[in-house]
Amino acid sequence: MHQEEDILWVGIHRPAKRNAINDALIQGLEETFSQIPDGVKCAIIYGIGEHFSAGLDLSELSDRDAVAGLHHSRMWHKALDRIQFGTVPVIALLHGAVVGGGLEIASACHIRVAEKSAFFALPEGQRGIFVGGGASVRLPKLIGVSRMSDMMLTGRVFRAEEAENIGLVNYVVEESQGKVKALELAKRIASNAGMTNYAITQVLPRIAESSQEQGLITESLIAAIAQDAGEAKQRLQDFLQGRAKKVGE
Ligand code: 1HE
Repeated sequence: MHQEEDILWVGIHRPAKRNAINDALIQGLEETFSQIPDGVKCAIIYGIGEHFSAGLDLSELSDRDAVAGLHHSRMWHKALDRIQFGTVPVIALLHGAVVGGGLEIASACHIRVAEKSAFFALPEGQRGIFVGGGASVRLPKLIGVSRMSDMMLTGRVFRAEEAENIGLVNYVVEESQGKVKALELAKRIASNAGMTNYAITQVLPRIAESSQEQGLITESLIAAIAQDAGEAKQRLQDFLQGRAKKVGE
């Protein structure tokens, strides 16, 4: 983990095991995203080595009974909840294997950038298990129940460009260009008003799961709070007086 101005880089570092996620690693992610240092405005999660992550460390699975399995899955939920609903927007920078629990981590992030080597799969079906890190809730929102079922039933693997076409990733870049792209996006995100980023990461997903009536009133409330912030007033003045960037600049 290292901080570069207001951006926090969080590396998954277990390359000899293809960044398979053991208990220590998932707890480490929870701790990191529970204590984002002051001044950080965006985080980037990436994998060190040839892959983003080979998913759950299968060597830890064999001696777990049902109760331990339940608590283990809930531990993943807690950690990934900290990523999705922590204090900063999070970008997943993906390459190589993004499978099983690795894809679950990527799904909890707000933006996904994939290098061309990235491939996406849910081998749980072949391993005789089921997803336990939140994929059954988060992935259908990105790609639909039908595509997720296909991945699990048939072992289908999506390459980076296919993943972009089905809405699983937001950006595909050439090999080794992921860090440049992720940093460029992180800087843009960090330059937004804090209250707007809060509304996007904390409120938008809740509105999307609400009924129309509840969603609309929540939208009005958060819009009212965001526009009231001093920073919003300043940004509007900057635009009106020709000091702000135009759309697309
Ligand atoms: C592992 C794991 C792992 C590698 N747990 N040890 N995930 C999977 O079913 C994916 C399983 N892994 C693979 O299919 C391949 O390893 C990869 C395609 C990701 C990479 O292949 P490759 O050729 O680069 O590496 P490798 O030779 O297969 O693996 C290198 C070492 O990492 C080897 O150990 P070694 O001691 O023999 O050197 C592998 O055993 C080890 N390794 N992946 C443990 N996953 C919250 S629930 C989520 C449920 C899931 O995530 S299920 C999906 C699990």
